[in-house]
Amino acid sequence: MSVLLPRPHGTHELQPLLLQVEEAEVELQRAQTLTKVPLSAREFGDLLMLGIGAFTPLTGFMRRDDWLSVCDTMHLANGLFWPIPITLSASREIASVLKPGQDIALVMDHGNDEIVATMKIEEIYTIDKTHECIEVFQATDTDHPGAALVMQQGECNLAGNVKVLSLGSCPQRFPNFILTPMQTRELFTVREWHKVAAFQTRNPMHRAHEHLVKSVLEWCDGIFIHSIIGELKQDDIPAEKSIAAINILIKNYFIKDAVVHAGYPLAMRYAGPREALLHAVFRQNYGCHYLIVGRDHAGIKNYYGAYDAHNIFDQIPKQALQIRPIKLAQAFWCHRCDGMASTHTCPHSKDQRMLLSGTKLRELLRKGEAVPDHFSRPEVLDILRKHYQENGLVEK
Ligand code: ADX
Repeated sequence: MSVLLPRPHGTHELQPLLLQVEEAEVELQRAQTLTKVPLSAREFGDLLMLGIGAFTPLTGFMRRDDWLSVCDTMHLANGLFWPIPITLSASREIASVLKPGQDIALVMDHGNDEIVATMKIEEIYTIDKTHECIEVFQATDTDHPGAALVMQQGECNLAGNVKVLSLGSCPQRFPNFILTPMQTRELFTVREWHKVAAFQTRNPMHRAHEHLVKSVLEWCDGIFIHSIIGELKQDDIPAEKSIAAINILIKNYFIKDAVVHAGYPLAMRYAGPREALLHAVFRQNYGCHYLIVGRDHAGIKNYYGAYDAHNIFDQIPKQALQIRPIKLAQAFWCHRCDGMASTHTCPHSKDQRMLLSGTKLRELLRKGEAVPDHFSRPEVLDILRKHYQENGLVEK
């Protein structure tokens, strides 16, 4: 039976915007004379997603009508489902010397001024930032890292189609780890995975994460563990460490051929339910039939209800996506069950359950204190402890 993967979002063909090497060299020459516009880490992450085809069928940064329609209705102006604005901002100062029709070079803000893309400006516009934050994050305070980025970005947005010239330092930082949707589709097909589920993560995987993935592996052919490698909030575990921890977990506790582990270059927005939908859109592009959505998916602090990211999938039109969510309840170790369980399966009281938040775990690591048994595999904790020690993060 041939493998049938969901089609790319809103189209039949993936649309990667990264130019082939020779074409990119010619474009890079031309770009040297263009006005340079810096990209924030979030914008750079979005550009790379456009480059590798993960944001198919977008062709660049959004115009105002798309921005507003996405904020208000989670659809582009042309009616295609899209849950989070993908926009490029610029200060008034920079925008004042630009005009529609002009070609610009996009450079990395924090990097070495490397030109990573060119863009033909289609529109320069301003937005109501508060409106975007309320619609997307349900928050406008700068304690919310995603809302803070919007509130602090430049006053103008620049829209237009992009040509991506390079993935910056990502291929060096994460050699052979960023797979494109074309590559994963090929992999899933070669492995004859008729049912593939994606597992989103920004963390090293602990026992709860492992439990979710293995529960799904009971009836799926394969799992695509997809680690974010773009910018995270400062106190998150760095992507390199999470990836190392996941790799050792896979090596010691998974059937190797049932898992593909790769990275994607997006910056985390912490937009909870809306981000879960974006996660679904691009995992569909990667060829996945399902996306695992657990407790407080892509959430932060108490901004979202534990299952808001489950419920939002019931609030969008049925035909909006081909990929389907696998909604899983809170998982934990239960002393009475003597194993991993969830609120769906465990009848015991809370005092039997070992619940540990990421924040609490980081606190224990910082203080050099013991992490309760069964929270995490020892190999994973070894990597995290070493990271805290080597980077002077353990309080004396
Ligand atoms: S996230 O920001 O990428 O969502 P994390 O890497 O912790 O954070 O979560 C990855 C996935 O596991 C998400 O779908 C999340 O909802 C789920 N998850 C994390 N911890 C638990 C848990 N204890 N119980 C159920 N689901 C969980």
